[in-house]
Amino acid sequence: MFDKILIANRGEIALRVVRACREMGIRSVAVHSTADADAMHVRMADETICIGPAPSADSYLNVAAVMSACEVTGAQAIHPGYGFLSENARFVQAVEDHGLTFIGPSAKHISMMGDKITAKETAATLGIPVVPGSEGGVNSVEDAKKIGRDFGYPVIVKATAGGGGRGMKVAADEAGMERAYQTARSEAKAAFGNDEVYIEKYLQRPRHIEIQVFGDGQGGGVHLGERDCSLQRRHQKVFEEAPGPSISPESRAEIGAICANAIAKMGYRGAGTIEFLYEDGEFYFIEMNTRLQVEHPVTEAIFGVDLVREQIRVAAGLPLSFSQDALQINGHAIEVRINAEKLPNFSPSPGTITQYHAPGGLGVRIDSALYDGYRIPPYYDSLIGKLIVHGRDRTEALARLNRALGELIVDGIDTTVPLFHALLQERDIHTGAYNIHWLEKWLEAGGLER
Ligand code: MV4
Repeated sequence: MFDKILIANRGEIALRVVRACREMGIRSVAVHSTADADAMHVRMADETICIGPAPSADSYLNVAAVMSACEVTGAQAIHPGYGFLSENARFVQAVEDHGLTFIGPSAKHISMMGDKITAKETAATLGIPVVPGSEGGVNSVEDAKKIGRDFGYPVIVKATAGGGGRGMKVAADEAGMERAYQTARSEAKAAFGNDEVYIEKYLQRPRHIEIQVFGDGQGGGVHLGERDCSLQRRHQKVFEEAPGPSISPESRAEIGAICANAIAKMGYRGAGTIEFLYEDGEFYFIEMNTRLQVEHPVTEAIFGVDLVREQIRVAAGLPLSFSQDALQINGHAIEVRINAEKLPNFSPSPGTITQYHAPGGLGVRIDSALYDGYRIPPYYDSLIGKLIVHGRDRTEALARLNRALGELIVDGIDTTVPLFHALLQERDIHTGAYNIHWLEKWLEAGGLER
């Protein structure tokens, strides 16, 4: 096992990794920008090192600075958290070339899944159901129109280098294809420096269901069920739950086994998420994320496992500490993302926290790097905390969410907390009757004002 791990991240996720390290008897090194000298992840780590000025490009995304910090502190492994360098294959290669361990999958698996066409081809080959669409890239409007006719409109044009919703355009009919195709191409070129696109049948009202998987890199693979992350605004998730309210034990077991097998066959190492659109009882693969995700705590809650500990173990060459049979679901968990944002427009709301009080009690977890007097810098993501509740069933989890939100105090800035109070007034949230468009429709219809 490692003696010392460097955490190439900040905020709540850096603190999350510090906690796992401490419980495992591993020393932690926090890196930080000049803007984060007073951050909680820095206070809680065993060692700290400044890696550059405030802008992420000069600090948390600076590969040379992170590598030097490893060299200086003598850390043997790097945990990337999520975002920043977590899915950067060139960074992973640099880490390995320096004889250090990246706590995550191989550079090969990261680049395979970073290219969305290769990801889809790989998934299909491994027996994962995929969205019907073009075989590989589409290089002309004529070909795009032919695919539209073959699969039937509406279709969606997506950037091969994309993901997370950037460089996507829907064509409702053949008349709309030229524009969708050209716009997707030019947006992809601008955003990713790669204008390759592919086309899929457009699913009109799916849920976003993602399967948590874990591989040991040596032919072992398990799944830890699904999360329903359909409640999103502009591709930013706000509310996530496990298990998914629409997924039966039988379909969980079926899609889970397919995913676990795929991970085993690939020789995948570490945590991963296989993303699906789910409509009319069918799963359609869209992408795979090769990192720990923000919403991993809902899975931890219902399975009673520490996913970061597991990531560290398999990175050190140890076997998975649980078998598929040992993984049993206990109850229901919900996470809400507390962002420093002002409603109704979700505009950034950095500033100083004048009063902070975290809720507690049975079934309540807060992952946050907040403290009284903390000054939220304006340079980074607006996520300042996650409230995760766990109950014996969904009804109890929702009641607990309502109770915990009532105890939470975050003063001095605006947050997304009022959004969750409003959502808890909605019948559809209580019945679980929502899809990927529910939140935006509800916001447009004045949901926040009621
Ligand atoms: C789709 C889709 C409908 N049909 N693909 C958006 C982000 C990226 N991960 C994939 N996305 C979508 N792909 C097909 N064939 C609808 C979306 C989509 C979406 C997906 C998940 C969660 C929220 C979403 C919001 C709008 C569109």
